[in-house]
Amino acid sequence: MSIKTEKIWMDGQLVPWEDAKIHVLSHGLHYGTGYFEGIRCYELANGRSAVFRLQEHMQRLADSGKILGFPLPFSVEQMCQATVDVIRANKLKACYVRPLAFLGLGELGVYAPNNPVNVIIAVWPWGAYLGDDGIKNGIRAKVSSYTRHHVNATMTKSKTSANYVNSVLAKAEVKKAGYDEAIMLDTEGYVSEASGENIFIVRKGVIKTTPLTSILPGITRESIITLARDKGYTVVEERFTRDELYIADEAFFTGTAAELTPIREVDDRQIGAGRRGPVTEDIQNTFFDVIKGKSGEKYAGWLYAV
Ligand code: PPE
Repeated sequence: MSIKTEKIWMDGQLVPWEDAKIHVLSHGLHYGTGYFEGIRCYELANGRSAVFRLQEHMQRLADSGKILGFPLPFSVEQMCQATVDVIRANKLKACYVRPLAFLGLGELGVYAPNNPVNVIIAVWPWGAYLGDDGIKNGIRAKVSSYTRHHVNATMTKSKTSANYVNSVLAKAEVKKAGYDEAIMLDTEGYVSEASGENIFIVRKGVIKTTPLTSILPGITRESIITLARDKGYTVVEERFTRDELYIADEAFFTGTAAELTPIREVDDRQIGAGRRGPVTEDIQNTFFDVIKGKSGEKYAGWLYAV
């Protein structure tokens, strides 16, 4: 799928895709001083389009800027409106939405407090992140040799561009070894998250996910916890170890790009029956109904009309 479209929103204006350029001396390019979001716009069952939890994503973008100390120069409301504008300008029914804010051109050197914060929003069609087969039948994951960020190193609750070098290393390592996705352990050795997803396990009917310490506070994670509890499942946010993952009945990843992807194998050990488990399938079906606007009024507030 191509990332080439008609328009990109850049610092308040819609510009042609080929003109959305920056200077090579931009601060963000040198030091990874940017923060971003990944959001999905879905085509609903009624043929309209809606962005899933747009305000929550834009609030997290603003939070990232606050954590890093170079705040977002647009309000959450302006960012939501800009997202709608750029989706409409590109005439897309369903797409991935990528807002990015970064320190721009000015001074170089790590301390550049007067550089501008530039902001873009790009959109493009993006299918199943870990493959259509992965969504249905599950994927093969491997625990990476790279540790997830320490909570006092780069700030894990900010979706900082530089943080993703850790994901790039981990993902490349396991892909080269023939696996689909990398799971990382935290600095104390407990399961943290994957290169671009949060992780859940199911054992004896209880759903468990890692607490919000070293992980990105995933919006899909929070949505899945809410949906599962509303369906009557017990969901706990507790640390768990690598071997607890091995003996889980079911496991799955959540993320905007990955949506809800079952894990059928970890470190060459089959998880449960080695395919999408019944609890995973139940919650996945509920999630897909919600994002298509098929759940009535209950979760309608999660869908931001385009
Ligand atoms: N952890 C990480 C490290 C992460 O990157 C994501 C999203 C999540 C958890 C899940 O967060 P949420 O999308 O709010 O449920 N990863 C984004 C980027 C993936 C990429 O390759 O780029 C995404 O899914 O959009």
